[in-house]
Order: sequence, then structure tokens, then C-alpha cells
Amino acid sequence: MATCLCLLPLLGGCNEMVLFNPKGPIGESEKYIILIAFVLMLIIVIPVIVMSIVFPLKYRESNTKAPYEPNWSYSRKLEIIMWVIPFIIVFILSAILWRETHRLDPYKPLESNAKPLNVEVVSLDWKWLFIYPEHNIAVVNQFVFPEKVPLSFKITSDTVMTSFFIPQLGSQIYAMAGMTTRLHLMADEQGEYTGQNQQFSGAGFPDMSFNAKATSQASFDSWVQQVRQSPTRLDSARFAELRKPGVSQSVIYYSSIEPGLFEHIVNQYNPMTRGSNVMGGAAHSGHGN
Ligand SMILES: [Cu+2]
Repeated sequence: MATCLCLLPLLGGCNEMVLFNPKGPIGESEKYIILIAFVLMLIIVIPVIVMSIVFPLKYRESNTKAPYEPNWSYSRKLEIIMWVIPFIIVFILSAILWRETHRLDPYKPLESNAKPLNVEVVSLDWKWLFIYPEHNIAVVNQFVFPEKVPLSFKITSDTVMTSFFIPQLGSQIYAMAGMTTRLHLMADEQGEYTGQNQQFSGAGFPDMSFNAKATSQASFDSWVQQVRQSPTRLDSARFAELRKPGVSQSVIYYSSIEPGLFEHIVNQYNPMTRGSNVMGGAAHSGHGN
């Protein structure tokens, strides 16, 4: 219990308590879970702290006024308190966690009247690639999206296992080679939020963060047009270059992408589909597979 208390301020990261400043419905619900678990645990923690100070003081050898009962061994009343209260707390915590875990299932689409934005995320050494399949564009280390629109992520890794996390939007999820994980988030307001890798992945790990920018729908549309002006197309040769280990100091825009790129990245790790050759032979020269 004491450990939980000590860790609580750390949950928000180094400087700001970002988990307590959520900007979307998922993050908001998760803040509520942290707080209610914290308060429920205080029901045990506070009396224990008080008793561990009061008991030694009151029953010290020099205090002759305190009752001295060397043969005392059992109290039904105390046993009931010591078992029933923790039982009730564990029961309430379990019920809340059961309900919220299912309600906040990262694979479950969010309820909204707005049409979701599909985003494919690829974790690389040591940068994040964001593919917007509906817009046929891709961006490295920057994730721009409209506010109040549900985000439907498909996430994979083209390197070791990493963890995709935008703390102010909530719910981190692992990115794994050869697999696709899903995540659904939404931002309730415009703003710039930090996105990061939460799982150590080698030398460039500290630089593996990105800017997640929630804008108005109009700003998003003009941003898409801006990305389309980029002279660079993400074809298989460029992707082979991009996936080489290294930190990307700047944001990279790709005006168009090789069709089926995300599926190809996932499938290259699957022995059954590795030969399917979605992108053509050129890609494989860069993969070493
Ligand atoms: Cu390949």
C-alpha cells in the first residue's frame, strides 16, 4: 500500500502530472480509475499510519496509565474489522476494474457521430511512422488529427516490441513485429500532446517521441494538403532506407505511399505470408530477410 502512495506522483511523468490532465474520454475515465483506487486504498493506509504512531506512543513502557494485558490473545470485534473492511474494498475495486476494463477495451471502437479516422502506426528504430490510408499520405514523428473525431489505430512494429502511448489521451498499447494491435482514442480539445514509446528499445529510445497535434477539421484538411505537396513518396526503396536504425531529427512528410505498405510490414514476419511479395522485389533487398 505504501508503495502505491509513493508511486502515485510518478505516474504523471517527470515534470507535469499529465495523467491527471487528460484531453479525451479514454484518458478522463482512466484518471477516474486512478483516483478512486487511490481513495479506496487510503481507507486502509491512513488508519494504519495513524495506528503505527499512536500504538507505540500509548503502550510505551513508561506510560503506566495504558492498560497492560500480557495474556490478551483474541478479539472477535477486531477480527471482523480486519477481515470485512479489506474484503469490501477489494470487492469494490474488483467490480470497478472489471466494468472499466471492458468498457475501455482498447480494441473497442468509440461511440461518436463523427466518422472515425483510420491511422496505421509503425514503430521503427527509433521513430514512429504514421500512415493515413484514407488520405494516402504518411508522416514520420508527427501525428496530426482532428479534434472530436474517434481515432482508430492499427499498430505494428518493424523492430523489437515497443509501446505506443499518448498519455493525455489515455491507454498505452504494445507494438509488435508481425502482429497488429488496435487502439481507439479521441481528443476533446485542440492542443499539442506528447506521444512516446514506453518500452526500452535500444540506443535511440530516449528520442523516440512524437508530437500529437489535435486541430480543427479545417486545419487538418489544410495540413493534409500541405503533406501532399511534399516531393517525397514513400515507396519500397524509401521505406527500406527509413527502417534503418537511426533517430529522425526532423518530421518527414510523404505525399503518397506504396499501396499495402502496412500489411506488407506486418506480413514480412509471418512465415506463411513472407513470400507474398506485396510491394514487389525491391523491398526485400532492403530487409535482409
Ligand atoms: Cu519485405
